Amino acid sequence: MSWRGIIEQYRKYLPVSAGTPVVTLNEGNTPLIPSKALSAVLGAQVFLKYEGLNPTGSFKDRGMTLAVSKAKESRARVVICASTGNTSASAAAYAARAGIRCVVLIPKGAIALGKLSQALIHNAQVLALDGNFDEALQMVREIAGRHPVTLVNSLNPYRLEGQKTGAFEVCDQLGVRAPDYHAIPVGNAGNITAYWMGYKEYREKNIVNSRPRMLGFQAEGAAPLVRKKIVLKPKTIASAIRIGNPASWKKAEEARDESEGLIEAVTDRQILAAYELLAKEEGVFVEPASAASVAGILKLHAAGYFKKARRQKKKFRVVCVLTGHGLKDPDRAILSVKKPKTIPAKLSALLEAIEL
Ligand code: AN7
Repeated sequence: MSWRGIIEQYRKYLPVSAGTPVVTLNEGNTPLIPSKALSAVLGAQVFLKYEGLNPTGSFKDRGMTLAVSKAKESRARVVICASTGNTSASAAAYAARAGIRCVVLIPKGAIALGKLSQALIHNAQVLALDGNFDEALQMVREIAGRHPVTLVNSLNPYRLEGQKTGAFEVCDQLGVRAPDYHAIPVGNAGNITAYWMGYKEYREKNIVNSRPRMLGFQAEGAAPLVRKKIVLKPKTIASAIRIGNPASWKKAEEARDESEGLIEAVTDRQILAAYELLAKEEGVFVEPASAASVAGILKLHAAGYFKKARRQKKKFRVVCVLTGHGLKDPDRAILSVKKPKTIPAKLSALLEAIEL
């Protein structure tokens, strides 16, 4: 049977009933791609969970299908979110499908072009805030606490419930077993929390017999979990994770500690190197924030972190979540490469240019 989205696929693990109206774009079922280059470097089996292939181009769709379905079930008329871009794109699309009004608050000039175009074309009311994401989130939280609007940021528990299906899928795709390590970018810290929920649930229900260590990566200039304090002016080229005061701060620390993993920072330079490596050597185009997971495992490898794992188990398994598609941020791709050269319409010019 064809794939019908994460709610139908994992219904028995989710807080839905027969009466819940399922608002879906058939999200989930994203490929788990073996990475030749990274496997060779680490001496492991490295897989890329390409979440950029979700309907709106990011992992947010897993959470949004459930959050918007539950909003519809409770007859909500308006959903609202603050966003560094992907949440707004996903909320706008699922709200459009549900026939619910959508309001999004974004930091002015700080979200990638593709994401802005999505929120706008799906007819959300888009408001640009003269402030950063953390301020925007604070404002929508206050509004949602006092007015009849449903918050669809990851503070909404249905978002995390939906996103935990990412962990189920990884295990199912690995032949019903958990990886040894799970690498993931961390911004507002909802996704690391959700994946850990999913891995724990599959273990508790005895579907798998182990759990991975969670390896979270923040951008150096936006790394409150690493610095152990709020970053007032977060800075990084990875605009999706330009967040200084993550909503799921405590839960991310729990995921790190319970799994005996870590949360570290990677520099923008390391992020861009991983971004280009994925595009040039693997044929996988992601947005910069997503490359943080790959930058992170390369950094850990260079520091000898995986040595023990390699001794204990010849081919340990590492999964890197690639959270968003590269087309979300075309400006960054163009900045990273040489512009195409213009040639006259003559065969000789073409032959000369390609040096055959
Ligand atoms: C591509 O859209 O916060 O740690 O408002 O878009 O769960 O926040 C996006 C976050 C990683 C971080 N990769 O996930 C938003 C937003 C991409 C993202 C993250 C985001 P969380």
